[in-house]
Amino acid sequence: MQPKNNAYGARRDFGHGDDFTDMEVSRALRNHGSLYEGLATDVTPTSMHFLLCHFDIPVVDVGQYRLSIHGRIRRPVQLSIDEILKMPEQSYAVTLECSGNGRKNFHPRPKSQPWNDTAVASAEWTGCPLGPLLEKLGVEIDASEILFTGLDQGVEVDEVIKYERSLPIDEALRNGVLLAYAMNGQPLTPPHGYPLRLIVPHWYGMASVKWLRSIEVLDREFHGYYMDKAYRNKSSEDEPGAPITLQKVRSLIIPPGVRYRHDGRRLLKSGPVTLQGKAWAGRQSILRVEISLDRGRSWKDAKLRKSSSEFSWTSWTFPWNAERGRYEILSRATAADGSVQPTSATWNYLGMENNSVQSLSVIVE
Ligand SMILES: Nc1nc2c(c(=O)[nH]1)N[C@H]1C(S)=C(S)[C@@H](COP(=O)(O)O)O[C@H]1N2
Ligand SMILES: [Mo]
Repeated sequence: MQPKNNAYGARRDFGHGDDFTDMEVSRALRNHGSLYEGLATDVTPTSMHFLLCHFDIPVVDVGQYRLSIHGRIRRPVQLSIDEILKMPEQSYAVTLECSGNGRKNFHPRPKSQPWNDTAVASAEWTGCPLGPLLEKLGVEIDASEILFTGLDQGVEVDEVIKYERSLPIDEALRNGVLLAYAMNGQPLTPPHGYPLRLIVPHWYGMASVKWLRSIEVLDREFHGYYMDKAYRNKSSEDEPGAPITLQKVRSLIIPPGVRYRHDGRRLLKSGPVTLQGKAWAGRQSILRVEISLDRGRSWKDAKLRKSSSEFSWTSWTFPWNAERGRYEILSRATAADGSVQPTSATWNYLGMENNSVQSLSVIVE
């Protein structure tokens, strides 16, 4: 049944058919997106930063807490938070994006955390740079990967597992990788990884392990559920697929005007307006952002303003003299390596890496 239009043409569809599964609803209640309006500031307030937790949030007694660093390292240590706080400190904004961001734009919908496009944010993180600390402790010559393990655990398929992921040694030692104990100038909140988490700039969010319990230097490849089964771009359940690594080129529009509560379309007064948004591309810088006001028939360049942090998104602006009418507004970013956001991304079984252009319906009165 087609929903009826009201005076402004807003559909009032109270949702029949294509119901969300219990699993999707419970994940959506545990985790939330950053909201489109949350993109308005360069640094995302903590309460508007998206959240993704697989299991129960660990309750940590910070007096008892120790970070274990061991494996192929000359001086293994058990560090308290006080000891980590005394180490050299750095702060910068980092754009984190969940690899499932944009999942709702895939059809059929892969059943998982039901993200729209807002599983992305840029908080300012403070912590101890990982590379110099590990070098000081003496990484052995045969080290090839570093394994990061969280305190959280739960049942995946039919086995109790911990959240843990490895990084190739070169990636883990790279400038920017942080053992973070503060977010926007405050101690981490429990959902964001209190008391200590990893921050890996430019990678999709799954690499930034929260509630860090241990760091193990390995001389072999690590295999685990979150390396081999989850976080893969695969066409079917059985296909191994490609591992998810660096963020792809993407942009979003901060919605102008006011919102139709029922379907998220925007209502705008006619006259001059500055469209604004963000763009990012992992390790690549943003070369250009183009805006289309006519559903992709024609494009014009937006103006870019580079972020103060090399690890954070680029802001863009686009002046528009909005005349009465209906518009489908799109933004499309191009990265320095020439990669461009696709009109639609290739469907994959887990709904990963959907960096297709966002489309925003705007009615100008
Ligand atoms: N220990 C642990 N670390 C984790 C996760 C988790 O469930 N457990 N989720 C990961 C995923 S998938 C993402 S996208 C980011 C989200 O970080 P945030 O919740 O602080 O936004 O944390 C990552 N780190
Ligand atoms: Mo994620």
